[in-house]
Amino acid sequence: MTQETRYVVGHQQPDTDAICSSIAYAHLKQEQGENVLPARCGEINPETRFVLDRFEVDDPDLLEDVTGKQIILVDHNEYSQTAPGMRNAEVVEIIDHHRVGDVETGTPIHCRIEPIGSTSTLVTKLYREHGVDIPEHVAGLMLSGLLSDTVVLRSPTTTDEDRNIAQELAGITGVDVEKYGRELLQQKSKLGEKTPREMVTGDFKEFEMDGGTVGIGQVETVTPEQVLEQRHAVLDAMHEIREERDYIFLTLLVTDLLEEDTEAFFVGDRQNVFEQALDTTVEDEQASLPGVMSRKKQVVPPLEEAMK
Ligand SMILES: [Mn+2]
Repeated sequence: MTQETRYVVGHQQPDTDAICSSIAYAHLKQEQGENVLPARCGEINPETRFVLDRFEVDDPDLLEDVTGKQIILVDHNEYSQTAPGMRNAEVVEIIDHHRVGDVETGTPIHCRIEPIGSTSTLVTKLYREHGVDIPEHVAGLMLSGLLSDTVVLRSPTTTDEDRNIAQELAGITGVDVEKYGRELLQQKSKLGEKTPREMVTGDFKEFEMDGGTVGIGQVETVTPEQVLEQRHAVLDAMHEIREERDYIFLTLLVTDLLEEDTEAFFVGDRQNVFEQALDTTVEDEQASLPGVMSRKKQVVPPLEEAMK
């Protein structure tokens, strides 16, 4: 009997780590003789497009709905961030580097979650643990996921393991970490033709907190002025989105990757809680967050704590 196809899927609005770790992990499983394919549940962003072209790798197939399918989750483990139909899919494995979320399974599964810089780092470790050689193009993909998520090893989420594995993957790929990393940052910053609404929702996550849902978007860029100059249009879009989705509040983190600082737009209620949690002051719906680069590590935990 042939094994049913399993799909490796990252989160919605996939970033480079989500796409690259799904391709890399599917390849590892295939090398182990399993019937596993990479997939995605959203459009490829410009940075990831650059990476796939660079290493000449095909796009993973788009899954519109995963109902009834066997799924390996990478780079997320929360229903609010996942593909449509996931509550009616069979999650058979989780590989992630985020907090433990709310995905439930009917039977025990393999689950690997570590507090490291990227899912790609974790997938690299799995290649090592299983003694499977990493092909050059897969090394390139995993290096890209790692450098994208850690902002070229600058984010506070970066660990020594990430630094070591980045060097190792760069060696296999034959690129220089800093030089290739800067190329990636340039791609990440290409806002191109994005509308203000797309700037807000491009990299966006919802969090269930005491009292309701909070929306947190992030733009990581080397040219933050491109967003800040359009503050009125961006704030209008944020008010619209908040009304449609009934958030307690909505914030957009505009993160300057070179200065390692963030300017946040804020709309909604509980402004005092936001200010207190992040030790800042909101003036005209905008606040400075010096030294803040990571939504996951520096923004979500204090907000959750303060909302209690
Ligand atoms: Mn990631």
